[in-house]
Amino acid sequence: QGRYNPAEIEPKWQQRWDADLALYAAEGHDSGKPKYYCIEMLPYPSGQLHMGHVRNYAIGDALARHMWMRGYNVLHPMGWDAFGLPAENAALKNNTPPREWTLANIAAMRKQMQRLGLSYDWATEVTTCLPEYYRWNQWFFLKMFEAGLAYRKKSKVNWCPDCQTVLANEQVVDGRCWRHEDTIVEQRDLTQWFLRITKYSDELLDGLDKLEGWPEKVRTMQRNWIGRSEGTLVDFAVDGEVKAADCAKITVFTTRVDTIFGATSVQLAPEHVVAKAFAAEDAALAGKIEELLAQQTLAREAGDVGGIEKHGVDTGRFAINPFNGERVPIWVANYILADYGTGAIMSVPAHDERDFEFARKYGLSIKQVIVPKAEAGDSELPYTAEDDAVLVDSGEWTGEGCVEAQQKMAAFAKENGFGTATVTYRLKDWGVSRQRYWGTPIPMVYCVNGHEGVEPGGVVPLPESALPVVLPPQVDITQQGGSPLGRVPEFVNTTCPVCGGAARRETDTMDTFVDSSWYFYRYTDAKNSNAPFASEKANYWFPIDQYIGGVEHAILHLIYSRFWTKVMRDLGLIKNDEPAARLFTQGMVIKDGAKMSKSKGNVVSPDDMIARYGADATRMYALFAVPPDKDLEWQEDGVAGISRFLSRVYRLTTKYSAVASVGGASRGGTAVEQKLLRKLHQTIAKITLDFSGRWHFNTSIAATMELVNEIVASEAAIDDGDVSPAVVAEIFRNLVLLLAPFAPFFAAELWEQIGGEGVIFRVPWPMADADLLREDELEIPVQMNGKLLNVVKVPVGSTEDVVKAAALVDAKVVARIVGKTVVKVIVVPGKLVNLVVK
Ligand code: ANZ
Ligand code: ZN
Repeated sequence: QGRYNPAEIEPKWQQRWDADLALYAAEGHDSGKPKYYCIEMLPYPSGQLHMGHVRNYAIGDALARHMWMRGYNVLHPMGWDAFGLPAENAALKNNTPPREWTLANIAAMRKQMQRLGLSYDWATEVTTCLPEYYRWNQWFFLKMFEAGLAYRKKSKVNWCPDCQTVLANEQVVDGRCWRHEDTIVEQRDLTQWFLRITKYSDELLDGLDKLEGWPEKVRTMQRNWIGRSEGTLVDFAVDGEVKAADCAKITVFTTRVDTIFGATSVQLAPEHVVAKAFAAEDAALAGKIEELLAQQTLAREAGDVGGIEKHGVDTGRFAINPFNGERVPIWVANYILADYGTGAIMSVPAHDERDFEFARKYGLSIKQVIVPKAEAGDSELPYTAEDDAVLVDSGEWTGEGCVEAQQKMAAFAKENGFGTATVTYRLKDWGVSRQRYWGTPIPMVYCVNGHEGVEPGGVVPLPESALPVVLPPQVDITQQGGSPLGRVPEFVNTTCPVCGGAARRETDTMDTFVDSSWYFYRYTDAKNSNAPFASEKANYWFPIDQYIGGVEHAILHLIYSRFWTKVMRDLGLIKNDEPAARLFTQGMVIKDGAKMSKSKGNVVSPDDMIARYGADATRMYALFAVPPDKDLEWQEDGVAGISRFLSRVYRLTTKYSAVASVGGASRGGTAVEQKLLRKLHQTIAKITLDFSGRWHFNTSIAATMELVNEIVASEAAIDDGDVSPAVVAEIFRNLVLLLAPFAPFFAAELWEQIGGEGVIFRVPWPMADADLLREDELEIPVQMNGKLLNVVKVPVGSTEDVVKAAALVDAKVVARIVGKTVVKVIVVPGKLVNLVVK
């Protein structure tokens, strides 16, 4: 009889697994087995796994092992999202080049993963910061440029004057730089590269309806992010003369053209061309608009128009409502987004909350034009309903219902040449230029003197043969100011691939979300040096059967990778429209009620847990404590509890290992045997079900604990010879198989000890025997007037009278009906007893 010692077992098996490259290798697409592609989101190589990773990977690993045991050809890969700013920060802090820092971290984390016993096929490992990988980012960029999907334009960006670089929105914290708490982030106009994701807006939106294997909350977040909105464009002529071009009219975007007779002003974003034109003619106004621009720019950019204090300036100018010829004042206001719709609105205070608030603050007039259909005229303002509401004081549309009026009025605007129905999206093209070192170089040059068709300084794409454009290894990133690559003359100065004259390379690098947009395709053919991957391999493995990761990636990563998939499909590389058929977002790991973080000092290190309790207990606890979609409060007691459970199983299994390995043919008929077998097969059925649904592994593990309790309760009987060797063998063999997805080292060790043949993770998953599942007692709920009183047990197949009697003698039931009259007893055979009581 052995004592469970994970410190001995785990390294022993790890060594064997590390040496056996075929163990977790996926088979080719000609394997003949059904395929299963299971991926956990790849980590950023920060240097250390945290508990959130452990949980994420434990879920995927259990699933992958289960599917292997179910006979699938499984691809279960891992990689590294290895570009990004932290490597540059670490380089500044520790004086280590980003590449060295990153590769050392990857080595350390790969070791941790192996120590955890995760079943990755390391032959397919993908590291995004290596030229073997990022050259394909460049290749895709060229393909997109050719297809008109990559283009340059001037745009507004967050700029930190201390870092001298563009910041992503997530790197702006309360309007300040994440690295310089005292530095206010500025908005700058920079020429940037964009990817035309908006070409796919409708497809990205409509596709969500079909992604039934994705959590509804993720689909909702993506729908809101895409933000499709049907409305009308209406031109308001500017009254009087404006010198600047394109300023004779203001086009507004409205979803409620039916309220247009209630428009009492036109509101412009401070960046709007007409606002700029008025400012050019009026210095005082220019100053006020400047102030608006400085205020809360970021809050507006982030789309948070509801929360901020609204400010505005009257321009003193007027616009003409084309529906009724009314002159309304033109204002400039901070709650109008420059890059949504047309950056201009008609303000209808009577029917829009924001306009109402603004009108009250500045004393603008409020004119009601919509009333409830039922009791016309009696509604509180702002009155925002459109269903069951009708127009008043709206010329020829008076009396129409809102929804019909919207269509008719849009058509009227179109006929008369001052508007049209339209669709607007919140989704913007994806700005991918970063003024950073540690990213993929953009494969474009600027021909200094120009050549035919290209003006001096014009863009020239590199030919495919020039790829990869390798990131120079030695770059001084300590200096501030613009893109670090711009300070490396050997990199910058090159020749034009078309005319051979002098050219300068693009010195910005790509957003790291590019790397993660298609990495999972590369896993299917990670060593390919002629193409990003072979189509037939990707077509075999895709779509991903199960993608598992944090909900923080619900929007950006998952929208960008859906976009990339559609682009690759249109390039003819793949056949699938969506990358992942099913998505699972696991909950966070928290400690003392808060997300684990260094600043809170509540980090539990996986290494510590492994040293104390072993990898199996650590992983199993991560699965056991709560369902995987819920937040997990880390409690060391719980890990210790799992470790005790494993010790118990270890003691029992090794105690009976000799019997278990011999086994025997006959299944006994003694009562203990029946009881044990029933419990075993119920457990098999339960866990199998948990694996095919929402993976409530917490209940799977609880079920194995119950099974083990039953074994312990029968220990004396087994020792007395009341359980045949065949049954002992069946129990332990299956118990070990059931634990294999959750505690792989442990299961492999015990499998060997009970004489199991071959690699346990390839042994067919146990099947529940339906005959053995059946209970000989049934639990019947007893109700009084439909309310549950108690549950009573009766033998299976009991007659109606027996069930009725059992219900009426039950102590709890008796206590509740005493002194009352039982008018009727209804028995639904095998299901329920209901007492009708007066
Ligand atoms: C007049 C109106 C009357 C509006 C009314 C609403 C209700 P969604 O649904 O989000 O697309 N809007 C348009 N462009 C804007 C911008 N750049 N910044 C801020 N607000 C803008 O919202 C469309 C509505 O938001 C538009 O319809 C417009 O206000 C406002 F009773 O026009 B509405
Ligand atoms: Zn040239």
